[in-house]
Amino acid sequence: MGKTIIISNRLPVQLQISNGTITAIPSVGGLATGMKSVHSSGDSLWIGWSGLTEEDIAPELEPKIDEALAAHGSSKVKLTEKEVDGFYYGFSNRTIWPLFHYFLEYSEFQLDYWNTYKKVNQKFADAILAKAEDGDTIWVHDYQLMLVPQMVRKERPNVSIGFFLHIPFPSFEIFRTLPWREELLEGVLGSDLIGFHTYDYERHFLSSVRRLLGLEVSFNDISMGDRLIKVDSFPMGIDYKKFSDAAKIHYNRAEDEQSELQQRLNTHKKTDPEAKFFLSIDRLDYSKGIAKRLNAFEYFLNKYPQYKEKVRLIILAVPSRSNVPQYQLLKREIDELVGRINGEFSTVSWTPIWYFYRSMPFENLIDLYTSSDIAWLTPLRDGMNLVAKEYIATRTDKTGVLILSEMAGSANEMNESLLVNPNNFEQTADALHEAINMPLEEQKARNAILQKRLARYNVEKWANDFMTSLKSQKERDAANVSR
Ligand code: GDG
Repeated sequence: MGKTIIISNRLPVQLQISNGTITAIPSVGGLATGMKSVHSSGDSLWIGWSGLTEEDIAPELEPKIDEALAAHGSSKVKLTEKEVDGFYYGFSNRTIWPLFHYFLEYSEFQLDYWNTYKKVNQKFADAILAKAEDGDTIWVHDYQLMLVPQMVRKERPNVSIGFFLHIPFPSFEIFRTLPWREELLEGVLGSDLIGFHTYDYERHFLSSVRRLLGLEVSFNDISMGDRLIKVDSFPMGIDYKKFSDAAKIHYNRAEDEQSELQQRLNTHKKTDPEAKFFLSIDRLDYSKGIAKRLNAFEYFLNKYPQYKEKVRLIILAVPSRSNVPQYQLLKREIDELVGRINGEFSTVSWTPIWYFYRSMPFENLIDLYTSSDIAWLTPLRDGMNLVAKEYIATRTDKTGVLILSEMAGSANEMNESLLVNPNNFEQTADALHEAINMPLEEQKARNAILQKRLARYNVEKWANDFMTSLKSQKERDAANVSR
């Protein structure tokens, strides 16, 4: 059996350099966790960018960095600052990201971004080619690396290649506006298996393949020359046990062991048992609908004034891509909205919105999940939205209500939540009212079903299902060719 190569824009480790000493710290993100079973079993290698540009790394440190990464089964792709600008901040985050999230007006079609994207994708492909041998399995992740499968296929036809897109694939009418649409599709089609979070994204992709490339599509198979390519949906799960275990520890902590945040949240609950916490957690990204959510909160307070001084909206907005102008504008808009709404509604004893613009340690994230009566997650578009799943996993006593956007991929698997259209303030305000008044028995019944589903289809199962499907697809394709 050949080895497995995982490839993503960022490596699953973070490098720390201090006084000439290099430490590689494993990341705790969903992808890194989910891939653990794939990455740690047998012969495997993870290739990606370390997060440091070539300008950041003194040449004498290079061997030490490589050694530190190798200890974690990782190998780096070297990128210059200019390449990161054009490839990551440029084509990935100013062209593909807005377009695939239906923000057509934000999408920039610049030839130099595209050229850098191609060049950097080739660098990633070359890094794979330097290691890959016939019979190996390669799993390429996400929208930053859509050209890599074809680049590798061209040189190594006898490897298995899987590609997974973590963001939505848009409808044909949106995708067709991209000047380099055929090249992007052909890039992905170098794979044997192409995975999406939902059936809808899968259908959108197949429709674009049929209409733009004229390829034959039968159910979820694409015929390309003598190759058969499979397209399927694999909804990503979470590390369920990690979240439910952390929540159990949280609930059992003695007061003097609690974080300051947990203590403050508890104090508020004790002083007013009827008070409700609404929780909103996202990267600060226009696709997440934070500004709309704030407007909807204002609408709610006006429609249901009986909840003034009773409810609090906790917003955790995690800084993201802050050197892209749209993100800077959004930050300003959110700052202003929070200021205006708090200014309008606050009383001496009540501030309606608690706003945190930062990333919090995992323990505090758990404090927020476990202390919030209602999670209010209403992206305008979201590939999946793992926060919704994490919130449910932490509700070990099964109480709590999830208000979730229909536009999140996770809505497909979370029908027992209150699903809303984030653009419909009337419906959203009514959902908040319903959530506040939902009987405990009903909360528990809904969450019991959700928890069972999330515990079963966890992130490890997601990764294993993808790998199993890739293996059987390669066998099917080989049988097809020899026929
Ligand atoms: C992309 C797609 C898709 C958040 N704040 C903090 C923190 N987080 C963690 C959460 C969660 C993760 O970040 C966010 O995941 P999401 O899925 O919600 O969103 P994206 O970052 O946009 O991810 C998305 C995902 O890829 C996977 O395919 O679901 O649709 O856009 O795990 O817990 N973690 C810590 N502190 C924070 O302040 N420690």
